Amino acid sequence: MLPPIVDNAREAGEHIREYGLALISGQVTPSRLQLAREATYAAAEEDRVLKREADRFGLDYGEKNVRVWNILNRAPVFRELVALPVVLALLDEVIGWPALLGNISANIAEPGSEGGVLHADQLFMPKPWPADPQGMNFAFLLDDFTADNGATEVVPGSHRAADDVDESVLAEAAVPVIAPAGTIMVFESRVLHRTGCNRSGLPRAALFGWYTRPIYRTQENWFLSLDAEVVDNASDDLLVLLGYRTQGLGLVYGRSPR
Ligand SMILES: O=C(O)CCC(=O)C(=O)O
Repeated sequence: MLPPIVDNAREAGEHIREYGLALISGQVTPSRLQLAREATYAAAEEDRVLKREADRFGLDYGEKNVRVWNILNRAPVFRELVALPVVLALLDEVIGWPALLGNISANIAEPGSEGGVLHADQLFMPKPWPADPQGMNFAFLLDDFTADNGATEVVPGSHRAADDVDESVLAEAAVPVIAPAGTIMVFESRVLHRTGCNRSGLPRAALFGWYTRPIYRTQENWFLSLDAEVVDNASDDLLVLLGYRTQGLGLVYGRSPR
């Protein structure tokens, strides 16, 4: 069963503990949603025109799952979304602060998309896994997620599954997250999930922001891929999330780079 949609970090934190995930409304303003949606589809089109091809992402089936990488460079609204107060509050509660933003990319499931592979995001970790989650995924829904447009499917409660569980059995409990655009779907890194199949006639877009405890390597190499202007104008919290403001690890001559 999915948790009900809530509008605050306190209840969302309780749902993450119980279900492994939470659905949050009212935190992305309509203007930010519109900006982010337009910028995402524009970036996908730019990548297509420039033939900016990434390696195929191993967790997606087929060509109709379009990933838009390095989304932080594309428009200021993305830098705002990744450091929303509700995001920072839940990071602090679930994986602790400071945390790192490992990546934020968009995934557009186009009509005919065959979905993705069921997985947990901390799959890079050998088992047995530690008792607590090592990361969190914040998905910002840019389109309504419906029963037939490729809504992300999740297995509620799978964060508590035993290390040696048969995932094909758990897969039978996968449910689509049906929720309106503007919802934030946040799940901790042990929750099994996958992109659904898009049998509708319209694309379905969402941003997936992957955050980890600060001891893990980021998926995107921010130091090589971010435009200087993004770093120069980053808020203090964003500098921490990107590893430019740091303690103990990632230093330059023994000091935090910024
Ligand atoms: O596109 C989706 O619905 C899910 C994407 C996903 O599984 C991921 O980025 O880890």
